[in-house]
Amino acid sequence: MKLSLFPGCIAKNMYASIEKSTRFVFDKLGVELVDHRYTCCPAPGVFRGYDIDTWLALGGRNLAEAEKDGLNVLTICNGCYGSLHGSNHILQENPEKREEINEVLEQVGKRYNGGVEVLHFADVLSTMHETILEQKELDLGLRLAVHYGCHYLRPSEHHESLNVENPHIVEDILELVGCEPVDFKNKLSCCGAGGGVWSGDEEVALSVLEEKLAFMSEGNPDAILNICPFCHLQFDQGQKKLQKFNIPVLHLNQVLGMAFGERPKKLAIHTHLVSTREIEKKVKGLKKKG
Ligand code: 9S8
Ligand code: 9S8
Ligand code: COM
Repeated sequence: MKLSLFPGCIAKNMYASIEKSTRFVFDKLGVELVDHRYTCCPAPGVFRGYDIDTWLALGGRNLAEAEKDGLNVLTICNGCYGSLHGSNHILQENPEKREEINEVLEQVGKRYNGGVEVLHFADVLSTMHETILEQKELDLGLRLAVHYGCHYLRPSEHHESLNVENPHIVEDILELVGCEPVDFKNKLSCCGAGGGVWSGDEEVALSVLEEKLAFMSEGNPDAILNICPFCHLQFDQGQKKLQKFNIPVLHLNQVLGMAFGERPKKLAIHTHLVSTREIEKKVKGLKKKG
């Protein structure tokens, strides 16, 4: 399988550890990731909220990049998935709108014909259980508080096969590598960052986060597990801003990277703000298979 990697702004500019682990994991799984000259997706909670046509033009611009090479797009962020999957849906279903947007794209020498599919990496991983088991070198034994995030779960028609009221696709993947999901109250609520709140009203963003962290910490998890770099940023930076809690934060690809035998330092998880030292120690003490 060959896919175009859409890294998104946050993994690219702030959490290189997420991009690094993504490349490592997908290489192990036999998926070739191709790079394109992408811009911001653009962030759904910001651009779509202000002007749909601008949002569509920027999304279409990115989709055109992958379409040139006949590749589908792999997103590693809920926001990027929500934005590109959503704009793709409109551009594919509505040829008139597509032509209107293509008139704008023409000015930068681009055109989108509606030929690309946008995938969320968790959905791709969920079709690869066997390969994940084959590549697993370690049962990590970590207790993880799973945060799904809004743009993965909503709108629900984005995933026909997903039970959005009670999803377990991420938990199923974690169990393959010996991790235990920790349950907590209001599990499917927002992390507090999305929809422009993180940059628009920090006080609100942090109070939503604080409640979420309080529920999570009741189960005493080893780490918070996310599938979205923006949620990741909120949990990691937010704990420092709140000067409260101290729960390491991991993206799903980082957990898989460690389970596939890569050293945590190589995946650069130590560059997170909340110390991952306890995780690194735990993983170091585990025995590889074979
Ligand atoms: S790109 Fe620009 S800001 Fe971000 S990381 Fe995910 S959402 Fe798409
Ligand atoms: S939750 Fe609500 S809007 Fe979102 S997906 Fe990522 S950031 Fe956190
Ligand atoms: C959240 C992205 S992942 S946005 O802030 O809602 O655009």
